[in-house]
Amino acid sequence: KVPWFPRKIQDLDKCHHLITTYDPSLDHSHPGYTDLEYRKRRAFFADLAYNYRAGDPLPRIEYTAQETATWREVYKKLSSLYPTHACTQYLDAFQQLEQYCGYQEDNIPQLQDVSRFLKERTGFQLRPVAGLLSARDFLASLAFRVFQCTQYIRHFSSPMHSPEPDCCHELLGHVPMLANKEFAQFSQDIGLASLGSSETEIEKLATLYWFTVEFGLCKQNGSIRAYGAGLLSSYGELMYALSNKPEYKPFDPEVTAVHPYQDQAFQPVYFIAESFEDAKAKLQNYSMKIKKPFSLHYDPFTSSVEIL
Ligand code: H2B
Ligand code: FE
Repeated sequence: KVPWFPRKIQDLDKCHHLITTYDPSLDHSHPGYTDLEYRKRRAFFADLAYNYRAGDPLPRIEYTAQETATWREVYKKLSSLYPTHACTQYLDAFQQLEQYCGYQEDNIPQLQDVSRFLKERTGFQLRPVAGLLSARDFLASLAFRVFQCTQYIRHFSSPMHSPEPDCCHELLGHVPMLANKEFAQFSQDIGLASLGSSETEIEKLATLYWFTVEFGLCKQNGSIRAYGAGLLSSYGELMYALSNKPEYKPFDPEVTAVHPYQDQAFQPVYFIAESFEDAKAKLQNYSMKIKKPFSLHYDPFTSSVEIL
């Protein structure tokens, strides 16, 4: 039996199943667990996300001085590393985001502005989400070029690390790469492969996503650079990943998809892509082998999938 999956972009309103393991009101080791003010603020963001419907404008947020100060600290540290550690596709987009979308150390960019920017570049758009989503729901959104994006910021007591995704991770890690055409196609392809797939296949696609979109490295003019969002939003791991201390393996979907991964510490191994072209071709080849009783075609005119 084929699990339910969204057929059109409006169906993403039903793709909102959260994984609450790292939630600040439930996880005792969350840096905001004992801060009732912070938990209240998070409930406000959760409400915005739950009440959002496909097609609505993304809510504009008045961030507090404390939230902006956290952003500033993260932004300053990370942006000092990008010129030497991030891939050129990232650097190009980051420069444009600074120019057009309010990326500055004293300003947390508004998702509505960022979403409009991405839509113009690659057709990707953002929708707000309350926290860590299930892999199935998260990947399904990518099939429609929708990125489910958290809007809250990490707790001020821990600016360099967050147990969950937050807007620093999304805006500094994911967004610049989604402005790149090849990368956008790669992301959508993982999403399309996930639609109607079994739990086992979803697990493998989530692992592929982990070692590429989150922690991927790529070759660039004879050196190695980062394109993964988990790296580009973590000062410590970004330095570590390019330090020659971890193990490096070539990106190969069959191998990468079943490699165990770490979400509580730095990765012991990173996978290196030859190029986005190459990674995309290899992923398409991998996806074709996933057994499904139908084939799918994405129609960009109606933002829906046709079942063939
Ligand atoms: N949810 C949210 N909100 N952001 C993510 O980046 C994310 C997610 N990544 N759920 C997913 C899971 C990823 O780790 C894979 C697909 O499991
Ligand atoms: Fe992420």
